[in-house]
Amino acid sequence: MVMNAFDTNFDGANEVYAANTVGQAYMNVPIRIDKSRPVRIYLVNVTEFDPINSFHLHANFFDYYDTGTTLTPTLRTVDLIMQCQAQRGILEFTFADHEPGMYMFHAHQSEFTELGWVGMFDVQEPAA
Ligand SMILES: [Cu+2]
Repeated sequence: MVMNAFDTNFDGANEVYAANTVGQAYMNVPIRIDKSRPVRIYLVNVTEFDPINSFHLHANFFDYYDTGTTLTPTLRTVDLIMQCQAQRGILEFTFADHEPGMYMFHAHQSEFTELGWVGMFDVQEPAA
């Protein structure tokens, strides 16, 4: 998952923020998750002009492997991480103990969320 943003009027500030390039894409088409299976996200921040971006997962917690260079988590049981420009990390979590439904993820800079960096996981019972 790529956290990126776009300066559409060349004023040196971003007008659109996104996960994987298209603002609000996963609000329109949520990312489906089979609740019986673990989830791993390879996250990178390639946002220009803003020094920090972030990822917040609602109603759940994840283990985080900063830079993805260790086999043990650098953070455990967190719901929010920040990344500087070009920082990478791996998130691992599960919805096994959750009800099926829609779970939001987004930047915890409210401006970024309002300008497109927000999405939903659609957690579903395992396919029969
Ligand atoms: Cu949040």
